[in-house]
Amino acid sequence: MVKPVAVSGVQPSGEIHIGNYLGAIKQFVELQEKYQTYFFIVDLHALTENPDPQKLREQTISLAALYLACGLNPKKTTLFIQSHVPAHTELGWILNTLTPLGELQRMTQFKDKSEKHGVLAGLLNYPTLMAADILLYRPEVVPVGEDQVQHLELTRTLARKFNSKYGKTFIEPRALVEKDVARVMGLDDPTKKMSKSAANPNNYINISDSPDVIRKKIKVAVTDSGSEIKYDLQTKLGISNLLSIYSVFSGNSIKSIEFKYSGKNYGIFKSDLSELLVEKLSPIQKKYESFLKNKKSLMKILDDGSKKANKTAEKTLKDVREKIGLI
Ligand code: AQP
Repeated sequence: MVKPVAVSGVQPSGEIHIGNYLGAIKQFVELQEKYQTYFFIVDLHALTENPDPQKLREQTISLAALYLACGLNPKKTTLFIQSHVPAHTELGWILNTLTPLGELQRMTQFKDKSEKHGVLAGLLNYPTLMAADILLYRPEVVPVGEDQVQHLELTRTLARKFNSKYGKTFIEPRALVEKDVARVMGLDDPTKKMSKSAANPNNYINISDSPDVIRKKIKVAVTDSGSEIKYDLQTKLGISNLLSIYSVFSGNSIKSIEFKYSGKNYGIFKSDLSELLVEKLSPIQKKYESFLKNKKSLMKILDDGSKKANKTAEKTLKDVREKIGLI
């Protein structure tokens, strides 16, 4: 039986944090069992923030090592670097020609990021390139965090538009959002999502953070007035965020954690959460270090992945070129 396809990617725009892990990478690892999966490192998207070239190279390699350390298996998953598959940019351009400017200008991520980086055309066109990344592989599902759902809606709209203008070509993919951890919030400000590019390092826990750094960041994580360990998104955003993180990493329900900590104070809960994170992240960190040491085999995995991805992507692109009248 042919397996359905799942596609997604992460930007090498900084250290990967537990939001990226829970919202995206953890799901990728689960999906590779039932889906034919294409997961990649979206280096072209990272350019929208004008990164330092050497840093971009290092972060690209380190994200590949991290994907593998988290459990992506190159025998099951096609793992590659976005810029190694030129079809992404070509289809991205073609989709731009179908996209009204207003659709791009109303994107929340564009509005947020253009405040930080200025209004760059690349940032505006980010969602059309993302639509190309996805549609080339004709996936049924795209595992993402909640912040990317708006971009996925645009992807669906563009697929529909293309299909109705030129004939059935693309599948309209659906977002696969893990509800419990759809949006891990910043530890320093639980009203905003945890983000790699946050100015304050206490905003996030990186997968590679040492035990001491994890303990320190959880200790200073913003909590709320009061002392009860209770999930309540109206009055206890900070503690609710920490409870969600505890719940997914421990596999226990929020209710059972509330029960365990009833009558106990924030300090005890935070200290246990730190130890849980140290315990769960340290095996990933060990594997990550060993993948990073073996760069040759890492590059071989990425090369094999891009060969496979190019084959699939070129097939879709050939169909697109013919339909739109390119010779
Ligand atoms: N806080 C989050 N909670 C849950 N999921 C999240 N994701 C990102 N932040 C959270 C999911 O991680 C995947 C990869 O994200 P990305 O690197 O492509 O870009 P992003 O969404 O812009 O992530 P960041 O960390 O906020 O990076 P910067 O600061 O560089 O923009 C996506 O599936 C995303 O939903």
